[in-house]
Amino acid sequence: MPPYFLQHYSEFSSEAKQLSKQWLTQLILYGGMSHFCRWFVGRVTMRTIQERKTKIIMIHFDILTLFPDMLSAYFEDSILKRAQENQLIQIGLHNIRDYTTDKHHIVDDTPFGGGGGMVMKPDPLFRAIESVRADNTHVIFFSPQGRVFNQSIAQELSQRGNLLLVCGRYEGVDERVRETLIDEELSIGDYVLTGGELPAMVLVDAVSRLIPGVLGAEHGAAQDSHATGLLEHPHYTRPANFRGMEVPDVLLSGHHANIDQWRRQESLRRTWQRRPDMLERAALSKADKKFLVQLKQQAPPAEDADG
Ligand code: 4FV
Repeated sequence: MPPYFLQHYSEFSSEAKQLSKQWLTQLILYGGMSHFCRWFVGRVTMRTIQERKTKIIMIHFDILTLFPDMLSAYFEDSILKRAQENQLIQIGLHNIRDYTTDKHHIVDDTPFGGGGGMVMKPDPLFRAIESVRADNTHVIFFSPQGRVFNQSIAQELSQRGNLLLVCGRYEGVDERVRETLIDEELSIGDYVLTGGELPAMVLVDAVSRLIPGVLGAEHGAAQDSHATGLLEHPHYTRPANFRGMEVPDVLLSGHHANIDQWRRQESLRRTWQRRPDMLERAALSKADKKFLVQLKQQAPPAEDADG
C-alpha cells in the first residue's frame, strides 16, 4: 500500500506539491549523505585499522655483530624463518668489521689504564650504528650492567617498529658508544657471556613470538608463563597412559570450566612452589587467594620440607 501522500499527491495544491518535492529531495539527499558518510567513515576506519595493524605489527630488527653467521643459523629455521617469509618480522645482520676504515679492519684495542682483555673501538661502532639506524630506531646494547630482560620488556619492545641490537665482544665497548648512541641497555641474566649474540637471539625470539601471526593461531602467547604473571600449568598429550603414568582425569573430561580451573590452580601451585615472588605482583582473583590459603594450610611446615 503506497504511503498516504503518494495516494493523494494529485489532490495537493501546487504549493504543497512544491513543498513535498523539496522534502523528498532533502530526504533522499540527507539519507543518501548519511549512508555515504557511514560507508565512508567505515572504509576509512577499516583502512586505518588495517594500515595501523600492518604498520605497528611488522618489526624490523637490525643486529650489529662480529659473527653474523652465528645468528643467521638461528633465524633461518622454524617459527622465526616463517615469520620472515610472512613479512611479520625482518632481520638485518651487519658485520661491525665492515665499518672499519683501516686495511686490517681493527675493531678492538687495549684498554686505557691497562688491565687484561680488549675493548671495542668507538669508530667502527659509531659508523655502523649511524649508518644502519633510521629516525625511529631504538638502539639496544647487551651487557651484564643492563636492566634484566623479562616478558614485560619483551611486550614493550614488541610495540616498536625498528630495533637495532648491538652485540659486544671482548671486555665490552668504549664508554663513549654507550653514552652517545645507546637508548637502552639490557642484560639477559646475572652471569657473564663471551658476547652479545646470545642475548640478541633471546630478544628477537621473545619479542617476535608476541607479534600476532608469528605463533600459529593454536598458540596464544597470552597464556604463557610470565604473560599471565604466573608460571604455566603442566601440559600433557597422547598417550593418556604412558608407562603407567596417567593424565589427570579432568583433562580427559571435556569439561572446559573444570579444565580451566584445574590449569589456573596448577599455575598458582607451581608459582607458589617455585616463584613465590611472582605472586606478590600477579593479579589474583578471590578464588585464587582462597586456593593459595588452602595450599599454604596443606603444605608441610617448612623445616620438614627438605627432610
Ligand atoms: C651479557 C649478559 C653478557 C659481557 C662481556 C659479553 C658479555 C662480553 N649481555 N646479558 N649477561 N655480555 O654477559 O647481556 O663482551
